Amino acid sequence: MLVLCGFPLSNYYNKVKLALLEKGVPFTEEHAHPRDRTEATLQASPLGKVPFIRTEHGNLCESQAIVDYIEQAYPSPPLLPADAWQAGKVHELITFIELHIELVARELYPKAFFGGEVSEANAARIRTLLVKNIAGFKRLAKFAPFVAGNTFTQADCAAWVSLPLAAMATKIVYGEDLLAAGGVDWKPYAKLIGDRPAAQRVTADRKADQDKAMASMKA
Ligand SMILES: N[C@@H](CCC(=O)N[C@@H](CS)C(=O)NCC(=O)O)C(=O)O
Repeated sequence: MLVLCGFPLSNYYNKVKLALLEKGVPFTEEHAHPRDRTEATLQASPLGKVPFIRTEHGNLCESQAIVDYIEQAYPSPPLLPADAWQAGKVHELITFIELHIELVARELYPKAFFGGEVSEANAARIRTLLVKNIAGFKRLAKFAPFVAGNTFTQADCAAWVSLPLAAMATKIVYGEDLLAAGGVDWKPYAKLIGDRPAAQRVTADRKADQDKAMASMKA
């Protein structure tokens, strides 16, 4: 059976987990943390990043490569349109969400979530880039009601785990939610996806993991 490796606080782990649950693919979970740079982990994920999966064929890392593999290996129900053009549009959105928004906002996470610092110059540079990239994303995103249109796709797996995180990071660092300020009304969308049974399971597992981490810090 497919094994999903990583940890439930990771947005990229949860992107893959949501896709697996939505598709009803059987899987088990194995805890792996980027800090555990064992040879076995680096064999599976050469940069030590999570998630990665173990399959009967071998290991696979990078969340988009994983959800694309899952899509081909378990085609039903589809999370990608059969039409090549429409599928391209879904991938375009995923790239905007992950490369142009999440990866840029990620530079704020040390300050926003982990008690670290981001220099003023860096914060200003990141803000300029995010404002530009969010405006670009807004031109592509449909929210009708799903991010790529009227059906749930892989792009929702990416958007639901990453847009709230990016919005929260900007709110904490700049005192302003740059997604909302840019006209991306992500909160009702996050609720729409969050109400789906698969997303509820992802959220419950994330909260349980968070509570466990808090309890072990207090002990
Ligand atoms: N492009 C990767 C990004 C994965 C990623 O950045 N994962 C984070 C956890 S959310 C991680 O492993 N960070 C540790 C590191 O970068 O060393 C993917 O889509 O899987």
